[in-house]
Amino acid sequence: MDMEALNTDTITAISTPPGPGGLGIVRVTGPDALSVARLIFTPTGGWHAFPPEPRKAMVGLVHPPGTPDDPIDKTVFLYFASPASYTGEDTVEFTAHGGPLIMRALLEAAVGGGARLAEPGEFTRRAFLNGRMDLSQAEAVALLIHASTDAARKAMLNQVEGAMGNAAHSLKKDLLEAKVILESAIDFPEEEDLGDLDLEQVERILQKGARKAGALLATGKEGVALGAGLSVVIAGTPNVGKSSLLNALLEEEKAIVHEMAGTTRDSIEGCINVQGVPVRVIDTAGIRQGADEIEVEGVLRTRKQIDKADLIMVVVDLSQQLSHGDLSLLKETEGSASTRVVVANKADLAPAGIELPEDALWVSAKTGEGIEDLKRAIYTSCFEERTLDRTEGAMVVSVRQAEALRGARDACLRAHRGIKNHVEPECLAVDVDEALMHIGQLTGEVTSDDVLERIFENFCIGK
Ligand SMILES: Nc1nc2c(ncn2[C@@H]2O[C@H](COP(=O)(O)OP(=O)(O)OP(=O)(O)O)[C@@H](O)[C@H]2O)c(=O)[nH]1
Ligand SMILES: [Mg+2]
Repeated sequence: MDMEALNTDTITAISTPPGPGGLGIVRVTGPDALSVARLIFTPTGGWHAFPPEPRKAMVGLVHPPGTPDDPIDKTVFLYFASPASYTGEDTVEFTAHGGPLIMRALLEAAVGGGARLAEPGEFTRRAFLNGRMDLSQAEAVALLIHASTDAARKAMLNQVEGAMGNAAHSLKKDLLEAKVILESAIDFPEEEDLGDLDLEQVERILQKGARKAGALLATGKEGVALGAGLSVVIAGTPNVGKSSLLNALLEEEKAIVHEMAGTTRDSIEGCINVQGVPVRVIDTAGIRQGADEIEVEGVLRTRKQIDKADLIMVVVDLSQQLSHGDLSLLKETEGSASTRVVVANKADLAPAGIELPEDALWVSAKTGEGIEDLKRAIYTSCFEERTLDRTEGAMVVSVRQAEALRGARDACLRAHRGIKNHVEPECLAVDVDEALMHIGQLTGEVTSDDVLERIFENFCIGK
């Protein structure tokens, strides 16, 4: 086990969000959790037994260490004995009234009792280091907490429950079998007949491994988007109806709409749910030359948004001839259907017969015609495959996981090619080892402090 896991101190944090609430929770975890509790908590009627019975709620008063007659609040106390706790260490939880001053005083009492303030994600980091969950589960915990659609919540819960860990485990098991066969071929090269036969088995395992890793990898684009969301920028020349389109997508009069060209200067955004994927839609200033100073700044911002976006919606007004600006924006963004959707707006008006790309979508921001199709197009532009079954099964939810799986798949493919080319078993074994190493990275069996740092810094304090 990792040394860090063996030498932990005792940490504490408020685990509920800031601000007043019905209840608030302060957690303490680590080897001294119980001794902290003993100093700052007095059960009604006193401690009947110490250590107390795990998982049995007790009511009492919390107070600064040594001052039971100056209580902070009445609380419910829970004790989880190591290793059967979230972190794997002794853990106590105080559930009090959720007032910010109560929470702060309770936290200070825990610190006074010998605990140190936890860093972001430190509870989950300990859970990982103590073997209570693998790294794919730990990553999914943060994404579950921040899930902004039901689909994201369900998918992340599956990963927290270990779907990716299970998939990784079965990949590892297969590859270890291949490794054993290769090693026996290395150790007993004279048994050629047997060696030949078993190489077929190795070949099958590698093929299956590459296929499995590839299939998992294919879930990544959508899985990462479920957590991080997509950003879609609405761009176009002035007055084509960009702000109207934003409002139609959001079903809310968020941006000012006006017949005057150059209405929007700042970027205005809102979030929509596109088949479960959270999508940030950003309305921008119309792109044109020769505008006033403020508008020029707006156009600069539009350019920046376009550079950062996952998808650009190029909006044109189909009731007007295309301007020079329309044409150059269409040209500039053409190329990949995965990064651009052309929207021909004002379909409720008489069309001017302009020439548009074949895949242009006709909509009317005014009547709502075509808006649902546009939402579908956002989805299909970003994800070529049909909707994944997100309710079960493993899903890649971070770029880190995708990289690990890509590494594992490529190593399997390399070894598989090696067999075809009669490469020595020693060299095949090197590739199989590499595939295993990447799977170890996926679950965190192989990891570095840097990687852990990056994962856990995105957590909230208290988780
Ligand atoms: N008939 C019709 N009018 C529309 C439609 N969409 C927008 N308009 C009108 O077009 C004008 C400009 O709309 P906006 O949404 O402000 O256009 P914009 O592209 O945001 O304009 P800027 O912010 O100035 O770049 C307004 O008078 C809208 O009412 C539509 O689908 N049909
Ligand atoms: Mg506008």
